[in-house]
Amino acid sequence: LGIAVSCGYMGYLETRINTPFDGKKVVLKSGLDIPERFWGSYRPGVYFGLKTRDPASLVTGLMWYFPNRLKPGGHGIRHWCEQGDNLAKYGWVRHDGKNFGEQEIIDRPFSLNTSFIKRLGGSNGGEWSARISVDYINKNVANEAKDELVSLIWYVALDEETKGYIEASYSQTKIIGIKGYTSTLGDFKLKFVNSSGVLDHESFLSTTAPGLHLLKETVISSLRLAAPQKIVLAGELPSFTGHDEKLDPNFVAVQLTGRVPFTMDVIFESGSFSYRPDTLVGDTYTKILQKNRVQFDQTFEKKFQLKTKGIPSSSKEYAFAQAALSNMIGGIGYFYGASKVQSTYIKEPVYYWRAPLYTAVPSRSFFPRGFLWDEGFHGLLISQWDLDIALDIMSHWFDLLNVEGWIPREQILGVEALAKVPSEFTIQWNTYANPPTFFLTLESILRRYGDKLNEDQWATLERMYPRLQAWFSWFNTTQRGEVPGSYRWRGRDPDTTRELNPKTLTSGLDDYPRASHPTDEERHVDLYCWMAMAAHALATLSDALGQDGRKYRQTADYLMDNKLLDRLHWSDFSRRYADYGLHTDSVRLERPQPLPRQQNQNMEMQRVVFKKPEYRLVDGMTFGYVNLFPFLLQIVHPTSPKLETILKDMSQPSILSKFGLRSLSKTSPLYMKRNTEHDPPYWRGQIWINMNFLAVRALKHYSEAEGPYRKLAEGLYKELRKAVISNVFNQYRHTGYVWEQYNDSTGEGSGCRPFTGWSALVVLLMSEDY
Ligand code: 6A9
Repeated sequence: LGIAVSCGYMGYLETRINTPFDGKKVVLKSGLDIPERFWGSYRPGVYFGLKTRDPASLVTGLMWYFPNRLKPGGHGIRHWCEQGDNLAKYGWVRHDGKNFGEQEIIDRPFSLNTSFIKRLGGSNGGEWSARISVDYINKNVANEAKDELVSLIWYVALDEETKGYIEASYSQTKIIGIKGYTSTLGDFKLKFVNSSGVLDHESFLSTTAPGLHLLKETVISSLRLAAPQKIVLAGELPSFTGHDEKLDPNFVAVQLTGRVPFTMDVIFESGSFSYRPDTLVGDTYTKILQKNRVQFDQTFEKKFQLKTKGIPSSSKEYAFAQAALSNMIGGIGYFYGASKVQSTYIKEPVYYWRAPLYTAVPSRSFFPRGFLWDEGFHGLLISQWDLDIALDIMSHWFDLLNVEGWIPREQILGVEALAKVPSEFTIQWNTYANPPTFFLTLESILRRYGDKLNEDQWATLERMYPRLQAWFSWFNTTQRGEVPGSYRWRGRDPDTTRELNPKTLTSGLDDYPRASHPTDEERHVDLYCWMAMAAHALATLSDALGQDGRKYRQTADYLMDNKLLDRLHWSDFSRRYADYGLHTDSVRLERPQPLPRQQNQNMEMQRVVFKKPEYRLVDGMTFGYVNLFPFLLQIVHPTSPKLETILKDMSQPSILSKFGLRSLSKTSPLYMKRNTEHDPPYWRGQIWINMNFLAVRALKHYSEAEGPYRKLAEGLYKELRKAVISNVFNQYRHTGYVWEQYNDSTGEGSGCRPFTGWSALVVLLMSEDY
């Protein structure tokens, strides 16, 4: 009977992982219903491209190359943001998430400026124009250069799901443009104008691409040499099915090749406009772009008041802050697809339901897709810029909640996103968490806007509420520890022999050292603090919505009670908060000695354990972000002597560098140690801006809260805030980018770039408004 029952139960669980949460969707309106956010630069993974917030959107974008510099195999054609392109810089300098955006790109020795503006009206989501201006980076280069050509390719492509057609329109002598129809856009056309500079030649391509992820390959295979030095697109290049039937084109591109300096305007016009005062091209374009810039500058100053507060030391620093914000906003994408998910009850992964996701991304080059805990941090900045955008993003994420109360951590939706991830990394497990940072966003929204929220915004929070409850309770049950009141991240591998310390990807802090031997008995202090913060935020929201939040208040009180925290996580030995688990510090990676006559001489390094692990707090010499969590999330009481200990520890040069707080102090046994021979240190010393943001925010809090350590906190606050701002800014000046993390001894950017996810929170550090 037992077996029969559990089989039935398993069948039931199997269908649960990809069953949506049962309740009203949070997103009520999207697509054409929100015309001002219909078109946008929602393809953060390309240097420049526009699409709509429609699941099967028309997709348009830019590729460029310099014909005299093009290498065999099409090397030198720019399309997707690739670190390998080695561009000296690219990124939005202004972007408001609604009306326009403007980007600067340095592709030595050239500079490109790309921008777009929009016009609302008609019945199919309005119109837009885009401009691409190419010049030399400076006069010297321009004087040396001889007749450099640039080829700008603008394309239009249909997603597999898009119903409609596209075609090139041309006469014998001239390309007129592209026209087409989709069920959402109705009739539309695109025109191309060289609004300044000398056009050398133009060409087009109309063909059937095998998929949206292969557009550049399709272009490369269609390039032709029309005459010496004259590279053109092939024109009509029909594809056929196996049965010789001609396929409709799904990819149409127009190439204008001109002498640098050269400017191309792309004009998208909707057939649904019965009247337009003028065409968004040439001077009209310039004027409207300028109006948008002025508007942006005013709004930026109004929101963050950097000038009023006298904060930026130079106009360069001010422009940097604007760029950081703009890249967060300009990095917002619109994705559609289904994740591959796996439950422990089933052998094979299954697909989640197909769904849209409107979200910012951590990095346009390396991971142009949504990440759960990153997005909560993004929300802190986005909600200050545009609350509706921030709420809409959260609404989309919470519509991805399944009936279990789980949201997948990494969102790899659609063919373009999938093409960036090796398939073994695409599966999301429904037992795995990621910090519930959306509660940070929520708390910040309620604190900042409180009774200024409008009716629609309250209604959104109301629809979100049952999902927030389910999400919270998913954490509270599935991530519970063995000892009451404790929590444990799932997903650590107890059997690995290669890792110096088995990773905890779910915590977001990947290789940050935890108990050396994962077991069910361990407990994680960072997760404990996330849960306390989450319960508190949910209780606050319950009150604000007039809901009964007593049980969240009770949980919050229970967890915030420092006696429980101390009992579970305080080490009298090291005088620090710490994880608990089966642990020894005596581990090392060693290359196994091959046995005599053994063929394989080069065996992979293995972990060797020198001392038997014991159940204890992971306190030894390890000190870093995890130990600071009760402070970072403001759980430790302002009058607690432990706060004093933490503040003093934190100001030691072994953890506080000139550039910010190290993830791991220099005195920690695993400081800057590789986790396997292929896995370089990641959260083992490097400076991360999300955690530094939390630290600065907490210092501000403790410098203002009643208690004996205010002065101590205030001093550190000033020091840390300044250190982080100036380093991120200096690195931006020197390298052209905001980075994923920063080197703790030189301050240099490391990891990937551009990374204008949570590293852009530096704007809030500048405005001192957390
Ligand atoms: C996987 C496989 C060649 C790692 O910013 C996103 C996340 C953070 O949430 C997390 O805290 N980043 C941090 O530790 C980047 C994750 C990138 C995953 C890439 C692709 C390898 O492809």
